Amino acid sequence: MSFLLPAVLSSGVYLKTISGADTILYRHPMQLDTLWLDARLATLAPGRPGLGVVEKGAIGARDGRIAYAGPQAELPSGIDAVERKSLDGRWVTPGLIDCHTHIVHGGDRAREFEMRLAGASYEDIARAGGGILSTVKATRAASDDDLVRTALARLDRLIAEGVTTVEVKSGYGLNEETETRMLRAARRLAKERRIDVMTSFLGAHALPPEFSDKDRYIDLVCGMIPALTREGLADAVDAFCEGIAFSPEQTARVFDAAKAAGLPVKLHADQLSNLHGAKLAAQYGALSADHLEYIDEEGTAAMAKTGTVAVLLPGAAYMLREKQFPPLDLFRKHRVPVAVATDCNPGTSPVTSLLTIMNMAATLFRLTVDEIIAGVTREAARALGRLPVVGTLEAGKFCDLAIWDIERPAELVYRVGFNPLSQRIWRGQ
Ligand code: DI6
Ligand code: FE
Repeated sequence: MSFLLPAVLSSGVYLKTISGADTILYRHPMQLDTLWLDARLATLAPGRPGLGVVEKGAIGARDGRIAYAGPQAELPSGIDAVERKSLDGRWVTPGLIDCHTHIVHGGDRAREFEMRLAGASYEDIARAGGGILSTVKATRAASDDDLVRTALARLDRLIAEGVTTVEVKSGYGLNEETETRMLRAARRLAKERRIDVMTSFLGAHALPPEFSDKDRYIDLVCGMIPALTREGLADAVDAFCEGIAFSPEQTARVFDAAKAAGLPVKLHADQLSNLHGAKLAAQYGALSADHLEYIDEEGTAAMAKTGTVAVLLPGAAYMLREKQFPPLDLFRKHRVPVAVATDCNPGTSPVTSLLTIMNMAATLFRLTVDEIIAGVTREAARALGRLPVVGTLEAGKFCDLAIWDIERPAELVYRVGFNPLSQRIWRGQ
């Protein structure tokens, strides 16, 4: 099967051809910008088994989009390209997608890491005013430029591994001014680098020090959503539903406000205990529920029903030495889509390598290689509501690619601390 994109072949001299029942207009000759040949494609295209592999593949880009992805032998005759490049059998995957990060933040938490090494728990430190709140202090004190500069240093590590879409959350400002500054900083990242940035407003991350009543703070969070939406700063709304954070009722109020603003929701759910956050997220048709170490079968079934993606974050489980892992058998049984992300944050997952996280997803959580590669491409796109435009190698989608110097896909998961990226393509270049 091959994929040819009629929509992009839409200017110049037209030649009318018949394809099945459809009449398609092709430009003649079919001039692409770039045609990569002699590639092994992991298309991740739906309806194909596993990774959707095409062994002797070709992929063509035009105007930043994929014009063709499929067997080289089935390239339409007459197709031409400004540039033709042989990939000598290298593997091509969709550009990687890190669908859960907190890369915009001030400061670090190395000192707390030492305290945890000496025996303090994450929750102990949070209750003593450290944890998220120490990052809130540092983030409020950071200038806009500092926020962008330090985030870029982290983003560049991800980009170096072939990441072409990244999600970035707020949640370390916890007041209108700094939450807004964080989201603006996230938007600036997309101007500074060739990457898509999807933002999530995470006002309901922790109770800020100047509040003693969580419900009063949730009033403020809900009140921030309309202005952030008007300014186009939030692509989604997230919350932290947990004993040390917000209750399901408080989370539901945030979700109601998101819904009223027309924004999709996602949730940090069932990470440290089971408050039935995943079920709540599913009730709101959430794009994703993330963490899920303590989810039960009822929550799993609810997610399956709404197609809510389970975003697994093994970096946090590793750093917290969590003993309970997300119930993969339940996700498989109920066919819940599974994504994998870094959760890059200064407290529980100070990890700027999606490849390392992919290894942890296998070694700690026991996902298969195919599940993991799908989890950082197609399923991560789904978790961001971006599957129509990225996440698979299919004609019509943005031409975001990662080209790898590997012999088999398992190498992306198996090595630790080794980056086999040969080339990263964003929007066809
Ligand atoms: N869950 C997490 O893993 C991060 N936030 C959250 O709600 C941790 C954030 C931090 O510790 O700074
Ligand atoms: Fe997180």
